[in-house]
Amino acid sequence: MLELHAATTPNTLKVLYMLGETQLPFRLRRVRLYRHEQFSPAFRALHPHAKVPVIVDPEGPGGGPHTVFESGAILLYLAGKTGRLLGETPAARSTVLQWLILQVSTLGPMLGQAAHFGRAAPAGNDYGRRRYLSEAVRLCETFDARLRAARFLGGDDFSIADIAAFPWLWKHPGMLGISTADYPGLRRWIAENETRPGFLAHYEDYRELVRLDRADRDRASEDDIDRFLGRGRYWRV
Ligand SMILES: N[C@@H](CCC(=O)N[C@@H](CS)C(=O)NCC(=O)O)C(=O)O
Repeated sequence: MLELHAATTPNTLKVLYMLGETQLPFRLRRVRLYRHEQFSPAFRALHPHAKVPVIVDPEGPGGGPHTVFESGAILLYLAGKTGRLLGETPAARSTVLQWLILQVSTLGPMLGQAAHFGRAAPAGNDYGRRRYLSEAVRLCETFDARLRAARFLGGDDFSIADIAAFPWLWKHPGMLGISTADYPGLRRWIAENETRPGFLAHYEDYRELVRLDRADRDRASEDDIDRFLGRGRYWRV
């Protein structure tokens, strides 16, 4: 059975969504980030950059175990394994990849940094806060325009581009204080995603992860939190 190494993050939620859509059986392995389990030698052997999510497929391409890190690479791997959600034609596939890559290269990192500067940075970081928030607003506008022009990011068909973008466009704009009221394309697409059986299939597993990770965070020391955020005595420069 596939193993998913997971923690509370939209990047893990993408993989749970994909596993729900493809109905692949899996076992969830929690990585306790506030306990720094991502830095253990066992986890580093799976992911050289020590981040979740990671999957291990016991029946990989050569018949033996195969490990995949980076959420975009995981979605592509599972799409390839099941022959689903990648686009039916070369043109559709190219469109899906463009939106997938915009998500992994830009949407996730910009919204992630906007959240970091909004919640974790000390006062006096207005430049960083406004920089990433402005990028987040611009991205919401771009994805909204696409979703007013097309039903799904890849065009007519639901794909891994939607799976990648949904966990970032679902709650994050609101958390950042960006109202989706002016984004009818986004709102329509969010309503469609949040009721898909494939999304709902493992959503309770994700809620349980959130509950457990919050309990870890509440018990974490200042130093644990600094280490998780890579700041304080963990600054590298
Ligand atoms: N580009 C990666 C991002 C993964 C990522 O940032 N994971 C975070 C979850 S919040 C993590 O593992 N953080 C722990 C750490 O940085 O030590 C992906 O899409 O999979």
